[in-house]
Amino acid sequence: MLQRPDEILNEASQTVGDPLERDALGGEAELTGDRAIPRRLVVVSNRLGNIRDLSQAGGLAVGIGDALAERGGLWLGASAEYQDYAASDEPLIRLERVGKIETAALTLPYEEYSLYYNGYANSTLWPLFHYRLDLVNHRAEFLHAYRQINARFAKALAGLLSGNDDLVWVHDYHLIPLAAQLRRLGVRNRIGFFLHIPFPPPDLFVATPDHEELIDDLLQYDVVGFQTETDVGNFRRSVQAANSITFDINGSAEMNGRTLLSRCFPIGIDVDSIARMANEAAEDVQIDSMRRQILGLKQIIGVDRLDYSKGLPGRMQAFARLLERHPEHERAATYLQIASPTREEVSAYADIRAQLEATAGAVNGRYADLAWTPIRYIHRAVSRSRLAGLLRASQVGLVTPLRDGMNLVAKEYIAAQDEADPGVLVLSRFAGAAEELAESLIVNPYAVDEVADAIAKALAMPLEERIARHSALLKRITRNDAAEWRRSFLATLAGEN
Ligand code: GDG
Repeated sequence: MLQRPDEILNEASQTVGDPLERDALGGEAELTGDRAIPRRLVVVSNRLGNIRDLSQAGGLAVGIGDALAERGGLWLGASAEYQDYAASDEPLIRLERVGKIETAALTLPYEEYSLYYNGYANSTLWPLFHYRLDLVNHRAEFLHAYRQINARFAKALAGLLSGNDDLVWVHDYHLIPLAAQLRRLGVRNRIGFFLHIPFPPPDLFVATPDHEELIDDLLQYDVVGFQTETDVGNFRRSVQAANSITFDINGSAEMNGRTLLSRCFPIGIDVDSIARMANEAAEDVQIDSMRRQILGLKQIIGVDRLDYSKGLPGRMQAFARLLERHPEHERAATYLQIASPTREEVSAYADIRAQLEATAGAVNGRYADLAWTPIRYIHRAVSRSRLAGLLRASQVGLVTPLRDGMNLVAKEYIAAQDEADPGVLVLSRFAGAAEELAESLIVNPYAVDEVADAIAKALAMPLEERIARHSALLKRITRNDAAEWRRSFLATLAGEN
């Protein structure tokens, strides 16, 4: 049943479905920290997580779900159901409550959603923000749909806010214009934006004809958060270039009587829950049978959505180069790549898939024999708990994106290791995570020989050095975990930092 916001507000206190236990989220909630922030939290993201089972969700859904589970609040996102209706009509929203979390699923017209999501978000902004001007597709109808969908989100949200005190936290590049659209509807609440992906340098950013509009949109937020200092710097330089607005040492800029704060809030993971899942996966029969199949071999693992930003073909070439330059690893090492399907309607994703399959086939064709498959390439999603087990069963974690906002897999690999016998992380300097994870082996993913040599170094690293590097990394990801990320962002948004 589809509902309109005015009907929903009357039902807001109803509880639908099972209460959401905190344990099911795997989160050690920081109740004391968050009690200091009393206002209702309203989260907006393109899609809603499955709040009935966040244990299988990726990092972002868990991070948001935990924030809402701790303090209660509303989460607005696009519904998985579509329906045609005019933008001037009242938004169609399905409201549901599980424990303290209320979700509002916004039904949108399919055609318009597709031009917004596959079009502007993933064929224009995603490649642009990942420095891939060669893949950017500019079409007037993409931008039009992007603005229309954001206007629909704004109208829906304006009807759901309970007052000026609600803290609104908007996620990611799909929703950049949301604050501007909300301001137009008279919303005066504190609104924060967090960009999960990189922000490009000004010289690349101006390549989009829409760059001034996008900056003006971002200036309508109270807090704009990024993954790294590099991204913050790129954003501030673009703002200065377009509007001559300058930021003080705290990242604040004054404009039209308002203050905009831009800062870096590196996203983290729930370390304990990954460690627990990795430990428990020892009982998993499939993991056990895989261990037996690769007995005596060292396993190198990659886990990524099949996205061109993740550097997968180059990574496979680096593995082949490892076998050329360090032949002692033939029949002694095996590379497992989980590449979960993603955005298959966008043509650049079909291209990267074909390229990857050709590369895996070529390497295996050259090196495989009856007893050894050098590359095992799995193009399907694996359950989260099994993934943790696979990370633990691997002596090298290979994370070599050409550009990545943060890369949570790098942190998950560290969390999943056995502290007494940990594996080694080989990490691209172009992942946001490289700013924090200096004790990993940092590589340039474009330099195939360098990556191959780093894998060789990781495979040969003595236990003492592995433990020293791992314990430093584990300490850092534990301190800067998912709870700290949301605590610091929300405290800043509430004006407490
Ligand atoms: C964006 C930014 C930023 C992957 N395959 C499977 C699976 N995964 C999980 C991983 C991890 C998550 O998905 C992927 O997160 P990443 O951070 O690696 O990358 P993006 O999806 O591109 O995320 C990125 C992130 O947002 C958060 O801000 O770090 O830079 O691009 O949690 O484990 N999970 C399961 N099966 C799979 O096959 N269950």
